[in-house]
Amino acid sequence: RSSVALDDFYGLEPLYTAEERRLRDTMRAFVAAEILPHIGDWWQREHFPPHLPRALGELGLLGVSLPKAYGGQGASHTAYGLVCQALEYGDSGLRSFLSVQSSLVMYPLYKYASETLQKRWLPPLATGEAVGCFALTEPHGGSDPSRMKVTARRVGGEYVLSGHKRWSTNGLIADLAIVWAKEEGSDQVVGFAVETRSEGFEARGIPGRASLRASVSSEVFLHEVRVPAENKLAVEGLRGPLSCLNAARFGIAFGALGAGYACFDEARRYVAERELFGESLAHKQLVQAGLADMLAELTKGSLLAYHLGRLKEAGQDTPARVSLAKRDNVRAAQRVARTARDLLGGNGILTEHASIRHLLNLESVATYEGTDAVHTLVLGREITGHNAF
Ligand code: TGC
Repeated sequence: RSSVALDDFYGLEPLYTAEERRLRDTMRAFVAAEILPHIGDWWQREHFPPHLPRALGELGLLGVSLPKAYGGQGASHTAYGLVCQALEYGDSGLRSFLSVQSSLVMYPLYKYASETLQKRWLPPLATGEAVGCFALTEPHGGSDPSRMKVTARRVGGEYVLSGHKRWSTNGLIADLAIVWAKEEGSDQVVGFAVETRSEGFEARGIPGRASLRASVSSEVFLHEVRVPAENKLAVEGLRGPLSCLNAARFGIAFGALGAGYACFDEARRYVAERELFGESLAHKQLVQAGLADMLAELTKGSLLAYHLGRLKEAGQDTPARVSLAKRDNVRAAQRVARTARDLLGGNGILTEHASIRHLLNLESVATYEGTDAVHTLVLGREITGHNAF
């Protein structure tokens, strides 16, 4: 057997900086000790571990790519991606918490909020003492946020927010919500930092999910919530929320591979031990074909993610480039998880094994932050110049 590491088949390791490796390894050690022994049970019970935000904050793993003065580590975008991947090795729902906190809450505060808001919120969000959520999608659908119905009406020195948002990760446990609304009068999309203890702010869980069960998926009701005008973010139009989604999608392009690698590792262990027709499954040609496909998917996805990271650090992460990586790396992870589930046979449907959990989680990962279809059409528009949404 070759001595080449199967989790780094094309030798990317020397291309990462010492800091990128340090942050990734910190997350890997945390996931091995604190997540893997419990996640099957948490997922079954629809339980999000309440200590997770502070634990990750103490390790300096929230908002890592933001400058140090803004609560981050001043680390590279690649470091952020690797942190997402290491956490998603544990569970996509837990990685969703980190994506929302880092890319959808800390990032817009860093990019678009007043200094006062930044000073108030970025430090506790970085330590995990505060949790944030992002309220963009509405019950009528998520793919066309330009048709959102939530409104923001200016009344003196305040805005009054009204309407209903859905699929906000962390909503029920959040202290701060980044809420996107249409401003009455201008009809522009605008964003607000909204304290969730504000009168009229209500969050509810979304029970009955067969996916991301360890994540706090929520609905958000805005019953005439009054927000100081200073809490309005300094960005207008869809560019605001889409720039945040772009940052989160980047993390998912890395993150989904973590779920894939977890399934690959599980399948390799299983086929080495499980016997069929008098020998281990690892001897079987079809099993080896499945493993070869998994290795190829993960290796290609890792190369894509690595290069996207370096493009982002050079300021060349166009939305279409991010769309390609988000779409194709999630597809890769889905194929890997499905193959792993299959190789585990009947046992593969048990949640004591990770593959079925990852497979079901990835159904959401393929849908949120831009569906597979939306990213396909972003690429179609890039190729043809025609908008086919
Ligand atoms: P268009 O009207 O042409 O452009 C609007 C403005 O946005 C800019 N832009 C982007 N900026 C940054 N990143 C991107 N990916 C961007 N895409 C577009 C664009 O340059 C323009 O700027 P400006 O300054 O010229 O006004 O809009 P479009 O035609 O490009 O977009 C259409 C479409 C369908 C691609 C877009 O609406 C889209 O991406 N839709 C999917 C939205 C989505 O991902 N929704 C699900 C979010 S996940 C969720 O809600 C749960 S929240 C997370 C959680 O809590 O788990």
